[in-house]
Amino acid sequence: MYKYLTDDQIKANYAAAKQTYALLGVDTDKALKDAAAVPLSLHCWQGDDVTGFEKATDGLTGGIMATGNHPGRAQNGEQLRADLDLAASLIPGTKKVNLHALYAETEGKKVPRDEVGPEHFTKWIAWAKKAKLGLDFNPSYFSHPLAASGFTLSHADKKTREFWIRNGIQSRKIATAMGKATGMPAVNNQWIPDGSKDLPADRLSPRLRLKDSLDAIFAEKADPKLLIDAVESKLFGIGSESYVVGSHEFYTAYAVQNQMPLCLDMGHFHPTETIADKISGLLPFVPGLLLHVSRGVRWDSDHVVIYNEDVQAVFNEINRSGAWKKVWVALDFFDASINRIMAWTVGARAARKAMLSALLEPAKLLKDEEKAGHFGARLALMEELKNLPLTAVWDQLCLDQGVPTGTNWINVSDKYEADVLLKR
Ligand code: RNT
Ligand code: ZN
Repeated sequence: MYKYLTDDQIKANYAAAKQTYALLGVDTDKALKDAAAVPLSLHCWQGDDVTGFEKATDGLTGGIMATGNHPGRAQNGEQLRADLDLAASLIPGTKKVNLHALYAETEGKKVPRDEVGPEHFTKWIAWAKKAKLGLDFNPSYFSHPLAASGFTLSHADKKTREFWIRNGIQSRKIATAMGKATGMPAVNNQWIPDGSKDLPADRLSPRLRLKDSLDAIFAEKADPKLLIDAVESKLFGIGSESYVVGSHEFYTAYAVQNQMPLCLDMGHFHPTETIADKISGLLPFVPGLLLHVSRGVRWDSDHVVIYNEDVQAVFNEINRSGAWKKVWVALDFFDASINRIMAWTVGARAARKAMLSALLEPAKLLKDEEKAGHFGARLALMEELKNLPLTAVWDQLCLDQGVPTGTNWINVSDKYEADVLLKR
């Protein structure tokens, strides 16, 4: 059993930390409220290694991969929701749950992917309402025989393309129903795996077809109170190493032209390329950004998010740009080698901690020093800020939000693994 500080000790530490931050003009009470209010979308697919319930193919396709065989994977909606309930109880702050068309519940009926509709998500919607969770959605353009060629919305065959366009159109209807039911707009993200292993001779035609397909999907205007459309770019996938149709340039241009949020996945760029500096480069041109918070290790490996410099830099940029209302934050990783609830919880707590740390940064002070040309002080402050008592404020956030503090949550997860997961 892990032991952690008592609630009284946490409160005392917080009181001391509050004074330290106040000396820099930072209001820790406000940071606690603001950090808890940012919606964080938990991706349902960490709970079952992106398997879904439809199982139209023998395993995951689309150039993404979950490795590992830790026991206890969720195998149906009830189990996945129970696991998400437990994870949600360990993660502080406002939460949403991100679903994929693959997670439709069809009562044993075979429903073609292009006919999956809001009626197949009624259980998810009822559960989310009860648990006071928002919902987000994604059409699933993979793990399907019609995606076996590696092409979907950009496929050369019109019939195949139209099938996937219908999947895209349906996804917007499902997301709209989710937005209506939960009272929070649902972000619906379009990601396709399209691309090729080796050098294509024609890079342009698939991109022209993708543009047309997207235009058809987005033909109906969205009600922004219910539905936020986003498009996600990528550099390469397994089996699409040489060419990806929906590249960063393609979707940046598409998002700007159509004034829709662009999704930046932290694992979708060159291995040493980070996304923090892209935020202020894009914000003047797009109405918002969807972040897929992830961790690539040597490739787009979708490792569990940890509290590291890359993640911190992303949230610092959002805070310094005053862009919290223009950014939707979603997790995107899938690790099957460890307890999946721990994967969710480690990743989500890390993301929330980075949000809190960003909100505790005296951004105005840094900018004032910059304006004054006092660059030595700017750098000195950035260094000093690194050892401020963030942990004391983080513990208070967990206490305020009614979730386990410090290492205590590991005990809760271990008990659930013994009582529930290992009995599956
Ligand atoms: C794949 C994309 C995409 C998926 C999920 C399952 O590289 O990152 O977002 O991970 O939609
Ligand atoms: Zn992603």
